[in-house]
Amino acid sequence: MQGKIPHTFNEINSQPAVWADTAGIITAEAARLKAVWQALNPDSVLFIGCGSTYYLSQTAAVIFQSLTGTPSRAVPASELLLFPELILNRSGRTLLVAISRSGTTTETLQAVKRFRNLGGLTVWAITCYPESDLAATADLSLVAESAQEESVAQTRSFSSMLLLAEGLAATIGGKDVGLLGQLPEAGEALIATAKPQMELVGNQKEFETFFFLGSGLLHGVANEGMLKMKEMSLSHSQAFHFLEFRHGPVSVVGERSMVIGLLSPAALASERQLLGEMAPLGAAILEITPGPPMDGEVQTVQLTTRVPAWARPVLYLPPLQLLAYYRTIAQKLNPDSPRHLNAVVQLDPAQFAAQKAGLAGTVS
Ligand code: F1P
Repeated sequence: MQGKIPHTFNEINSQPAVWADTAGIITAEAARLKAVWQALNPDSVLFIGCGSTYYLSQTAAVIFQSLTGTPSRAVPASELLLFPELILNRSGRTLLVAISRSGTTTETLQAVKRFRNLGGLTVWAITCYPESDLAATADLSLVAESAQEESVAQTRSFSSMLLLAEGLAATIGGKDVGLLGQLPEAGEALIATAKPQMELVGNQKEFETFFFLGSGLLHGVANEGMLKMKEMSLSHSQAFHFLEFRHGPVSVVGERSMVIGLLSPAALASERQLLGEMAPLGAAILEITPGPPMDGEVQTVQLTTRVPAWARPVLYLPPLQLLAYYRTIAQKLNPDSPRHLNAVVQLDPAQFAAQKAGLAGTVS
């Protein structure tokens, strides 16, 4: 590693420039997206993905429903593939949005196939590869081509595909998608301030467990922070909805824990109260917040409130990625090549054909 800057670091730092490019895609496509949506008139939207892109789907679904009023949910692609009868409604008017950096993950492709075989209405894709199998099979694709990556763990691809999902929701929901253009400048300033802070925290080797708390629009982002920490730095990490943390997980908090709170403006008071309860248990606290800093011994990463709330989830990502990155470097691990992990999980599709035959029944 000596002397060579890891791809992951370059990919984290290049996000603002890539976001500028990606925001332009939404602005250019807005009129077409709106027209296609209106012609389609779906009664619900289902977002799918695997790993990072499943977590991205979680946040995308919440934003989509909040801006458009159309019921939306997220499931892992494998759940749609293996248990479609537990997930799809009977109207046949669900729009499937499949998210995959590579566009070649077997479970995602097979889930799309299964959805179509069951008479699914339409499939849209969010990916980084215009020539991928997913883009080829989708009825409409949003492609963050400049967000493609060398490293295995998703960083700029995740934030850029999330930006596309935010833009999609804002377009259909009648918001000003031009506001996405504020993200690059905000991201630039954020990365500059968060870097030394996260380097400091990442170097504190005494921590053994990292808890990522996020609710509402931010639960999927908290899950992604947890996954980055796990796959890059091989550290024990878990994610929870904020107030769920008191209902059991708090039992394992101690002096070797770090609790990372992704604060939502709408729930600031109750989320802060919970974070405040962690200090007497010995935990260190890091807050990423659009509000003023908390009292007490807390590391604060401050986010701008100029970016609208529906676009802001993207901004929570760079500090989380930097935290995982610096922890990885401190552990003398290579952030570009997580242990036991490939950039894409490719399986033999035949195994799913066999499973389908065996699972013809329902829960009854
Ligand atoms: C999904 C994914 C990644 C994970 C790993 C394996 O890939 O599970 O989230 O970090 O690299 O693949 P994709 O379908 O988004 O390409």
